[in-house]
Amino acid sequence: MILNTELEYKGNLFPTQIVKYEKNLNVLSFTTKNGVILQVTVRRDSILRFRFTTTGIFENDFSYAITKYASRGYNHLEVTEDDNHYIITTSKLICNISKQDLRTSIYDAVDKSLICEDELGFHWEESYEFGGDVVKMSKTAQPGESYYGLGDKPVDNNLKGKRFENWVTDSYAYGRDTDPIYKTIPFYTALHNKKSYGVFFDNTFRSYFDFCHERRNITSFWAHGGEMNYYFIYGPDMGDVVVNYTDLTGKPHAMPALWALGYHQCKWSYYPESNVKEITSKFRELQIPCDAIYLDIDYMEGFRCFTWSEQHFPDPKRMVKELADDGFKTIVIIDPGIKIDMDYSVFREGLEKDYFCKRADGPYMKGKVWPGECYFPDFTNPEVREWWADLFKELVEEIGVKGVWNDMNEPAVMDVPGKTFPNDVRHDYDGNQCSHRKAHNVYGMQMARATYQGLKKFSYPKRPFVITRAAYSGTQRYTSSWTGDNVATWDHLNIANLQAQRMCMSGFSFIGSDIGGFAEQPNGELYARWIQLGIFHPFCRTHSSGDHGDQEPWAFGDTITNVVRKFIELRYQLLPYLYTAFWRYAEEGVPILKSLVLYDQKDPQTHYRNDEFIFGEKILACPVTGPNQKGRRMYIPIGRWYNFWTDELVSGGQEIWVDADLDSMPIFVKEGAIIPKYPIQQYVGEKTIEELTLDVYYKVGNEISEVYEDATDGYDYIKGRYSLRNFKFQGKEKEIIIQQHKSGKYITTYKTFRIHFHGLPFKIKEIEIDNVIIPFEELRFKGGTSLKLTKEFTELHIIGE
Ligand code: MIG
Repeated sequence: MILNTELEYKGNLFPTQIVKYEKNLNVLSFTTKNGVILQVTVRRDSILRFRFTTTGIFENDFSYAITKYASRGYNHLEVTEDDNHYIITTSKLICNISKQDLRTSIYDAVDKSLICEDELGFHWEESYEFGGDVVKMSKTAQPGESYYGLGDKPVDNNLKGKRFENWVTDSYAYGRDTDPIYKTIPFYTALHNKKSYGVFFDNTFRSYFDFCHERRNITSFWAHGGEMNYYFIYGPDMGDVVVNYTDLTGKPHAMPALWALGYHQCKWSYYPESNVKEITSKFRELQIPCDAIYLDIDYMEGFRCFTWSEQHFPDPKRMVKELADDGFKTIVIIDPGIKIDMDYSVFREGLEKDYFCKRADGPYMKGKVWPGECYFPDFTNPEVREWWADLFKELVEEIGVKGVWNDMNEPAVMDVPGKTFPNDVRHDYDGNQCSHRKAHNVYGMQMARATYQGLKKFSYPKRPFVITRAAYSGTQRYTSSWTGDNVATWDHLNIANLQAQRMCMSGFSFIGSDIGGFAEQPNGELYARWIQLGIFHPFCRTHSSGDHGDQEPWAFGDTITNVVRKFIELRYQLLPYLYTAFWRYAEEGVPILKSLVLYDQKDPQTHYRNDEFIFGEKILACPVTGPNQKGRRMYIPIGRWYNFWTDELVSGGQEIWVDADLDSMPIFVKEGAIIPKYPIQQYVGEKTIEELTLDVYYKVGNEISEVYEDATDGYDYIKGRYSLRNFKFQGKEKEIIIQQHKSGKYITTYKTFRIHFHGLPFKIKEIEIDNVIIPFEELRFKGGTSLKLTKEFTELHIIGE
C-alpha cells in the first residue's frame, strides 16, 4: 500500500537508534534519533501497552474501547539495560527493546521462553493525501503458531494463513470468507508451544491483520491512520488472555434480565397488530416457550424512528401491555437514519440543535436509507448521545417497550459506493474532532451506547436490553448483538457456530445468529438443526427477511415443531446454568462459549477444531451441520464426559461417532459436574420456582460447580442480593460428598433441591446431611435414586453399599 505522492516516494520509514529514555512510574518513553517516540505503559504484570508517534508528540489519549473500570497495577517492574537493549521486567514478562531500532522481543519471565518478537517491528508510510501515517507492525510468527479471535469473521477458528480487513460493513447475505462484515474487533490471541498471548490493536481507522498470509512466517497489522497503539496481553493461558482483554475493554455493565436469555421470535416484519398477536398466541397454544417478540421497521410511520404506524398499530401501549400480560416482551427496531421531514419532530430537533453529521465543507451528510433521504445523528458527540437517550422516554416509559434493536448502524447507506458515509464526514469523537475515516468503526458502537443509556434510564428499576449489528471493541459493555444477514444454508449454520465462538473469544459473549437464516428459507431439517445450535448461543432468536415464507417453530410441520419445542424447552431448563455462565462473564470476563482450543490449549488436537464448543463450564455441544445425518463424528476433549441423553460415559482425547437423529444432537456433560435446572416455563416468571433440580454427574475425584441466581431483573443484586451456591463435589468409589457454600443475600423462592444422580456406580445405603443420618427412604424421590432435600445443607454425604 503506497500512499505517498509520486513526487516524493519515501516508502517504509523506520525508527532509528534510541537517544533518550525516560521513566515516569509505569510509563517508559524511548525517543529515537529520527524523532520517533515509543511509549510503553506497564498496565499489569501481563499487559504492556505500546504506543508510537512519529512526530514527537502523541495525540490526545482517548479510546472508546478501553473502559475506565479496567484493572491496573503490577507486582513488579524493573527496567535495566545492556549494550543493545532496554529490558523491562515484570513478574510475568520480560520485554527487550532494541536500542538500535525500537524492535521488541517479549519473553515469559518464569521460564525465559520467547513469546513474541518483532520482525520489522514498527514502521510507517507517510500519507500525503490524508495526512498522518499508515502505521504498521510486523512480527515473526513462532514455529507452529496459531491465531484466533477478530470478532465476527466468518471463517474457521484458526486464522493462520489468512488476511483480514476491519471496516464495519453492512453485508447482506455475506458468506464464508466475506471480509470485512459488520464488526471491528481488532484483537487476536496467538498460541505456540502451549503458551498464549493476545494483541489488541486499538486503532479505529480501517485496519488489516495478516496472519502468515503474505509471508509464511510473518504476522502483521496496520491501519490507515492514527497511532500504532496496541496492547500486548500475556496468558500463558488463553482463557486468561481473553479475560484480560475483556477486563480492558469492559464487561457488560449489568446482567441481562433473565428473560433476555429466553427464546426470542423475530421477522421482517410482523404487522399489523393482529399478526403479532397471532404469532404470540400460537406460541402459547403450542406450548413453545418464548419471551420476546420483535417489531421490525414496518411498525413505524414511514420508517420514522420513534413513531408508530397508526394504521397497523393504532394503540401500541395497549398492545404492548397485552403482550406483556401474556409473558411477551416487545422489542422494537431503531435505525440511525432520521428522515428529512420538517413535520417530524425528531428531525426538526436534531436540525435545530445541530446534531446531524456534516460533510467536510459544511453540508449535511445526506444519505438514503429506509425512510428515504436522511440525516444522521453524530453519536460520537456526548450531547447527541444524551439527546438520543432521552428520545426513548415515550417508547420505554409510556408504551412499555422492553428492548431496542439497533440496525443499519455501520452506518449503512443505500445506493452509494462503499455502502456508507464518505470519508470526509466530520465527527465530534468526544471532543477529538475527526473525519469518518477515524469514526466509522465506532459509529454503530456509539449509537448502541446512546440507546443503552436511554434504555437504562427509562427501564429503571428494570435492566435495559439492547441489540446491535455494528460493533467495535468494548461494545459488549452496553449491548447484545447478532451476526447480521446470513443465509438459510447448511454452511451458514457452520458459520453461525464459528462466529458465535469467535465473538465469545473476542470479549463479546452476548451473541447469536438469525436462527434458520435471514435470507432465503430453510427446510425443516435445517431449521431444527439450527435451533439445536441456537439454544446454546447466549442470544437466541429466530429471524428472517420474511419474503421467503414463514420461519416460526411451527412452519415446517409437526415433526419439526416437536423437535424445536424440545430444544427450546431444554434452553429454559438450563436457564440457571446459562445465567450462572453469564454472571461469570459479566463479573470476570469469562467467555460463555469456549472453543476447544480455549478450553484446552495444551491438547494440539484442539487447535484446528471448529464445530465442538463448551457451553458455560461443563457442557460440551456440537451441532449436526449437514442434511440427512443420523449422527456425526466429533472430537471429545481430554477428560471423561457423560452423553447427555444416555448417560454413557466416554473418554476424551479422541474423535468418536455420536448418534444424533433429528430429535437429538451431541451434548455431553463433564464428569463431576452439577448442572442446575429450572422447570420448563413458557416464559421467564411464568412459574414460581418451587424446586431447583441438580443433575449430579458422578466421578471419582473432585469438581466444583456454581449456581448464580438473583431476582432475575433489577439492580438489587449489585447490593448483594444475589445467591451464589458453590458446590464442591468429591466422589469416591462408594461415597459422594457434596459441600455447599452459599453467599449473597438473595433468598431463592424454592426451599428444596431435587438431586438426580447420573452414572452412580453404587446403591445408596445411607445419607448424612450435616452429620445427621437420614434414612434414604425419607429423601428418596418416587422410588428412584433421586433425592428431595432442603436447599440449606452444608454437607451432603452419600454412602453406598
Ligand atoms: O436493509 O430492518 O440485518 O435483521 O430485518 C435491511 C430490516 C435492514 C437488516 C437487518 C435485518 C432487518 C432488516 N435490516
